[in-house]
Amino acid sequence: MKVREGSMEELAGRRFAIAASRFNGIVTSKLVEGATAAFRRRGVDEDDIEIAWTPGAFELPLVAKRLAESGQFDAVVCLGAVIRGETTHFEYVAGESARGVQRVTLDTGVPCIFGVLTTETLEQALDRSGGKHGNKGWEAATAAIEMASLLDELPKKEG
Ligand code: INI
Repeated sequence: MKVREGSMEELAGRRFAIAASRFNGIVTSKLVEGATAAFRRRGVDEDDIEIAWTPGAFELPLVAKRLAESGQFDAVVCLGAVIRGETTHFEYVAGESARGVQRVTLDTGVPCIFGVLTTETLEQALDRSGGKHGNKGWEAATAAIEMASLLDELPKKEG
């Protein structure tokens, strides 16, 4: 039996992009800190990380698409915070953001990681962006590293 899995090692030369939403910036700035800290901890060079800021989580898929299609990045980390308490169109923003990011992943073949918090309250979002429940940005960057490596291990498309 052959088992294929991503490695968290050998990151030299890997390049990562972060698409981050400015909406709820008190939360998303912490997610970005978590993501960049995780990349740094794993040995990714500062020059090999790029960040693009969007107005909101709804805009993340388009920016992720452009970054993915550039061919310059092994993975794109999408970071945002959609908080129900602050919007009646929570479902639309959160749902379309998730759907769009997944679509970009499948359309481009570049892993786009969904690091968007969807919470009821600001407190819950803060708990997950460096508070008592960890940092989703860190987790998203870790997933990006693993997926970039795993894709190299998988069979290539035929033809
Ligand atoms: N965008 C977010 O990232 N989080 C939110 O909680 C949010 N709320 O509350 O509305 C939000 N809205 C903006 C949205 O992402 C778009 O930027 C906007 O609709 C323009 O397309």
